[in-house]
Amino acid sequence: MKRIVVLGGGISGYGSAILASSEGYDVFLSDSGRIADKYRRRLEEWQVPFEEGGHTPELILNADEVVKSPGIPEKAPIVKALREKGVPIISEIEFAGRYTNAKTICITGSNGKTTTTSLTYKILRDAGYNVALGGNIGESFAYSVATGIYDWYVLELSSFQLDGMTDFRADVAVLMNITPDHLDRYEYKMQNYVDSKMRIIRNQGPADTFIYCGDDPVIGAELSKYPLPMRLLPFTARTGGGAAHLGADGVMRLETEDEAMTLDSREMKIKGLHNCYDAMAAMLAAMAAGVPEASIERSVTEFGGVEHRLEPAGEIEGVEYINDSKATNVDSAWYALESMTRPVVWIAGGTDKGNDYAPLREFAAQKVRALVCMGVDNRKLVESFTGVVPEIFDTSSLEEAMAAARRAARPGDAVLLSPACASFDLFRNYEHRGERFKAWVAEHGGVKNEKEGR
Ligand code: UMA
Repeated sequence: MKRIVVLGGGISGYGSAILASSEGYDVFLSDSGRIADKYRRRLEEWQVPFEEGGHTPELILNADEVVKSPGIPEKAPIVKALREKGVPIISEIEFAGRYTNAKTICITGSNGKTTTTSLTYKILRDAGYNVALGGNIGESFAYSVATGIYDWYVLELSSFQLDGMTDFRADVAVLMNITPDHLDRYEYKMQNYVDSKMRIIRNQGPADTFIYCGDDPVIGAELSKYPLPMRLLPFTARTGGGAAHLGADGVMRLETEDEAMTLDSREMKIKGLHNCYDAMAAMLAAMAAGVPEASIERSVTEFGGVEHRLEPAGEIEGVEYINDSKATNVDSAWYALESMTRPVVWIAGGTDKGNDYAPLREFAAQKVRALVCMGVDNRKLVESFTGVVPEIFDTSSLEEAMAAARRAARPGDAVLLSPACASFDLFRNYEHRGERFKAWVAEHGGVKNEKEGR
């Protein structure tokens, strides 16, 4: 019997192990740390043997194939040992894709993935499709394949998940943009990260669709390197043309060979250029899946956005607090600042991933009244914005940062948490950071306002 070893016992790993077990393989799961109780219980229920607290080479190197969790880097000693021995290492997406005939809409990009994935899923679900959401969001793809039967999957894929993909093919691939992120995992070489993102179109043929941002210069430069047998549906705002285009009048015009529609972006609850890109990508994906125009329009105008992404957290003394904790890189913070129409007290900082803050300076000079740096080491941020924003505060906890922001803000301002950095110095993850921000606003009398007043 084929032996499958799963590395990592987080959400990806336990899903893969359960799928391998349900497909009748000899499965073993190994985690270098502690497996969370909820996952351990599931493994026990499915009688999957596992170890935690270390990777035992004798139990792993005898695998026929290894499914590696996306967070485990290539430089991990056990991964190196497997590579040396020539044991095939695949991703959870590659593995799960073998056991479903469902159609897949796969969404990647440095930014906008979660909003686009959530919106695409909503459009298909509202239209009555038998669809599951997965990948980097919600349950893992592997777990859904093991436990349900669906006609469609809408999957958010990170570069880490794309790395271990060889034969998997997306029926509809969506690439939002490529801007520097996770360079620490790609030998600090942008091209390695770009190559990883471009794997989204791997194996696509004439029956498939590729939706991408036609304004993105990095994607534009990459396209000439690939044969492109699939249907191409670019979306644009800054350049002309495309299968979807946001005009200067704020209207999005979409056209494929089967369908055409228009939607005024002012009718959407979600605001700003980045949200128009996300909406156009989701609408094109839904059109490719055959969802009728009227249904798409209804779902898009109803959609209220995702948690931790420009999420209104409440108003205190005339100041609007906005939780954009999901902005873990510079480009994401750029879009947040771009969408601000009020003077901003900007809370930024955290674990720097080799950031260059220069692209943020122009908006910072125009819109930011005060910058509150929140992190263990704020030197780079302080240096980058000294002389650009009138006031800078150096803080090292959420409480300190919020107190400084409150003092700096005046009625009519927005306090924006849009860190441009990962969260691992002071918080468990970006969700934890966003929850703490929202809890502080609620504890200080924050009143939720349906109307977004940015
Ligand atoms: N581990 C080992 N050996 C190692 C290192 C880690 O066994 O050498 C173990 C850890 O002890 C831990 C497990 O591996 O128990 C964690 O694996 P993981 O980091 O892959 O995390 P999962 O919980 O399995 O979640 C992963 C994705 N995480 C990452 O890519 C870091 C989730 O994306 C994804 O939702 C999930 O698989 C399901 O597919 C999260 C994420 O932060 C949301 N993604 C990054 C992002 O969005 O920027 C890429």
